[in-house]
Amino acid sequence: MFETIVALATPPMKSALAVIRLSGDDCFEIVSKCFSKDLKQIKKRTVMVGNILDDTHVVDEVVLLAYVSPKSFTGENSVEIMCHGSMLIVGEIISLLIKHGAREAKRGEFSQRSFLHQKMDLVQAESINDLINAQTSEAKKLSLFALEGVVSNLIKPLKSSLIDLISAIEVTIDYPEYTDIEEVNKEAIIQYVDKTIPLVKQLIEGGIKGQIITNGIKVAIVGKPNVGKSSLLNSFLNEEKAIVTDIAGTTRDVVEGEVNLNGLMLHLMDTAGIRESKDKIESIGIDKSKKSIDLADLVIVLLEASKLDEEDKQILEYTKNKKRIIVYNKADLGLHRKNKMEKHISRH
Ligand SMILES: Nc1nc2c(ncn2[C@@H]2O[C@H](COP(=O)(O)OP(=O)(O)OP(=O)(O)O)[C@@H](O)[C@H]2O)c(=O)[nH]1
Ligand SMILES: [Mg+2]
Repeated sequence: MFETIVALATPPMKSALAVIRLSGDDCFEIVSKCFSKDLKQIKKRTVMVGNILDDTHVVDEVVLLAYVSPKSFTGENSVEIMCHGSMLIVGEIISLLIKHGAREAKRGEFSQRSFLHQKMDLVQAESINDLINAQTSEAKKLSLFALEGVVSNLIKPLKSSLIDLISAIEVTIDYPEYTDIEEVNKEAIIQYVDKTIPLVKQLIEGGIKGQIITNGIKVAIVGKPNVGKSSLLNSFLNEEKAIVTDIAGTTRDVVEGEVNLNGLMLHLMDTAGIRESKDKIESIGIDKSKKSIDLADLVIVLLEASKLDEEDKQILEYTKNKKRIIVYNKADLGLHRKNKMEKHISRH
């Protein structure tokens, strides 16, 4: 028995229309108690126009879509009510449905029902969240692939052949007296495992690449004060997001911005210039810069092209184990010691 759950499917804000979803065994009975038409005899997917009623009082005129189990997202009887997008109306309709026996859905419960009724597997359930949160067309494409079952179809044959192998090993160990079962020997197992490991590795690598496309990458812009970090952030974002001055120590807090680089989302963090400082606020900012480096998937280390000093060397040392791009800035002020700098950097 699956209780009927109800939730607003669209954002909780004023809009032209809002969609309220219900799913569960008593879904049609509950809606019929407050709708001007009877849903109980519905045999197939139906669209209706009618009124939501609180006794005789009309709450709203709505369009209603009724899905008959199993042909619905959750696999259960489900209803989508398209009402006018006033939060007052939405609140009244949801309260009415709860009064008549529905209960408020928990986060992700519609997808959970869909999983429980085997309408989709866990990979597909996760991909719904990715699809909703996708910020680039590449991320959207990838989530749609997963939702369509492309990823699951890669995993399923591997999983089932591994289960077959484990079963065969267990039968061979537990019931050695069975003669009608093909015995698995060590060589066969090793051969199978050797064949499978590259496939699993390939899947994991694909998964990591997929994560990068889905979530984007965190990029910390670091360097000593006044080297041009905030200028670089602003130029990436094409807006004056961070304050730029010629005073060393301008940026105190981490300034964040996002940019879509050919389908890859970069989460940029402009940080406080790193140096020894007695200033309390600046020191906190510098600690935050170091935390940003630790958090980042990629670090852009900015150096002044004309000179390399002790502060730069310390930053190079601090970032030596991170994936990093070293950028020479202020090239217009001179590049004459670039070769010397490269020699030094190659030692880090
Ligand atoms: N000549 C020259 N000046 C630059 C360049 N890039 C930035 N600047 C100047 O350098 C100064 C410092 O720039 P910011 O972007 O504020 O430097 P920052 O690294 O964020 O500095 P802090 O926040 O203090 O750590 C400003 O006056 C910029 O206009 C460049 O390529 N060439
Ligand atoms: Mg700055």
